[in-house]
Amino acid sequence: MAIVNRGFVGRRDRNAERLPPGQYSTLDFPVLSAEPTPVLPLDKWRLTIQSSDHRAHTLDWAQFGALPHQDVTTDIHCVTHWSKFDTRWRGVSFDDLLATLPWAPDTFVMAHCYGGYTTNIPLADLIDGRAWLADTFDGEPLAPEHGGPVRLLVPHLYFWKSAKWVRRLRFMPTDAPGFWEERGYHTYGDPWREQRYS
Ligand SMILES: Nc1nc2c(c(=O)[nH]1)N[C@H]1C(S)=C(S)[C@@H](COP(=O)(O)O)O[C@H]1N2
Ligand SMILES: [Mo]
Repeated sequence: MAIVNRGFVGRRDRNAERLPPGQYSTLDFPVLSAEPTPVLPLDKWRLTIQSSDHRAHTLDWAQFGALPHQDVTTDIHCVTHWSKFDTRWRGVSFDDLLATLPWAPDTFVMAHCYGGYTTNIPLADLIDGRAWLADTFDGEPLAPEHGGPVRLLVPHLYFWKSAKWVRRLRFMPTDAPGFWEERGYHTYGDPWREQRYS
């Protein structure tokens, strides 16, 4: 008869509860990029936020750095089945970014990246402390291969929504597919409902 060590089972079960269906947990930090890592000198870097009627608000590196920054520890889940627990980031919350806008945001966002990658996210998933523009990982400036200088971090959706090298956040009145969404990935991408493909 098996002897069950309650303490061990308890710990394992707590981690199992953090793993969405079909995922395994890894300590590695795989790099997944559809394009080569772009070279982005900080003095050339810009982040533009664009309204659905084409008004634009652009921040340079100093202006981005002056926005309030938060520390975030979170689990991330890639559609290729790896999850990584307790990743440590620092960045500007989408809420704080929105507060700088001179106009009201629209219902959907298309993130456009240096290099051409795009991904679509409903505004509702970016607000209320659920999304950040991250410039730091594990206490270090975000490495270029992981999206530095700045990437989107939307940890409650599959990690393809966390656009690396983000350059433009374009508001839209209706949903539209981004790079992977056009190629068969789910338009929303909730790991807990296993919304991998459409
Ligand atoms: N610009 C850009 N952002 C991207 C991607 C990409 O190919 N290009 N890949 C996405 C996918 S599929 C994943 S899983 C994560 C991978 O991030 P990482 O390389 O830091 O692990 O970035 C997402 N953001
Ligand atoms: Mo991914």
